[in-house]
Amino acid sequence: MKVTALAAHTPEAVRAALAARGWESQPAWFAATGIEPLVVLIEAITETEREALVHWATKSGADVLTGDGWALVAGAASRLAPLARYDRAPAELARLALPLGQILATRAEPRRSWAIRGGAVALDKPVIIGILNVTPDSFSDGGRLSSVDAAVEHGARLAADGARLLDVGGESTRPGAAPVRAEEEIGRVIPVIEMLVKRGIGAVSVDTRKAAVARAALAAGAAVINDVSGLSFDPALAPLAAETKAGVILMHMRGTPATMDSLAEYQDVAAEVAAELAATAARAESAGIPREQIVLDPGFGFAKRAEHNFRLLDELATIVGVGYPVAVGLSRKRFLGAATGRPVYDRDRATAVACALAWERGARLFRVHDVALTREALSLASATTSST
Ligand code: PMM
Repeated sequence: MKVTALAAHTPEAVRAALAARGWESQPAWFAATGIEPLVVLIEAITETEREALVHWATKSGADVLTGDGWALVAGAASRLAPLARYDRAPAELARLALPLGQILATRAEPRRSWAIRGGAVALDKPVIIGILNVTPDSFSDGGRLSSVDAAVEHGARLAADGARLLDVGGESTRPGAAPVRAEEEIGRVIPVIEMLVKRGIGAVSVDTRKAAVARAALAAGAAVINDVSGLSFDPALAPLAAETKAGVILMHMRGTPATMDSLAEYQDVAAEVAAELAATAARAESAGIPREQIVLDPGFGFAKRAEHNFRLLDELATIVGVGYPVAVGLSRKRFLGAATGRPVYDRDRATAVACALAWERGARLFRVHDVALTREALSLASATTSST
């Protein structure tokens, strides 16, 4: 007899072990995700539901930890799967079937592509979004890219280094930053977007909270709207994205850049951010933006203190579990400095490492300043996962 403990932090080890023993790749992947351990936190439940869950868990061999109004249920995904079926689950647990079914479906079959205006972005390999800030006061590259030519040259460099999208922003969102009027933002970003598009340098996303800016950017050829307010700043943004078929990145924050630091209060940051992002995505869909166009972003550094950012990075799979592709903006952020002691201009190595960790936890899009370095880190990280 020979006994080996397999690495179960992703389904890869089980998939590979089955493939090595003759299984076809698809069934091996489904079996591997099926036996992968899953822990679900179920909140706002009634006493009847809680009792039914404890009873079901005892009978079916799943683990359960519960308290007033909540339960943590743990077991292999395949063991929890009956709870997602109306015909198999106890009648008292009918409310659980839909949300649990969605979680199981996304884990077994994550989305492989993101629909953006005029095309699609494949998500089976890391997608790098190059940052092109054209603001006089961006927190990390402030003011360097003040002329249109310099910005376009920099964009060309980022694209050559491997950026799939160039994210052009004309309003600083650092804590306490003063708002910029739409006309001024348009004056900053549109000439750059026009020239990038004219010269065929990559697909363009516009980093804006304002529908007027997004409309002008889309007219100039942008394909994506990156909204750090998660549709909460300008009610006209969602209908615009729906009408123009633009891809959207909806980021989590609380308040505005002027007020967000005082709103960084969480009991359980990943679960709370996941719930708030799920509500944002639901609002987007009810405004007519198809699911295929939506990417979510936990908003590192926005209404979060360093300890919140570390928890979120570790628990990124909770955000991925909401069921949409996940983008992360980790580049040069303050919490990386808190861990490494490095100043803002010397955080690209920490950024690259953080992106590799985020990939392993399920993030697929990475918004960064140093595309070449991040690409190297992500090439290595993604080489360890199959593309099944
Ligand atoms: N961070 C900044 C700006 N825009 N957009 C998304 N989607 N996610 C982010 O984390 C994010 C963003 C602030 O950083 P910068 O000033 O270096 O651009």
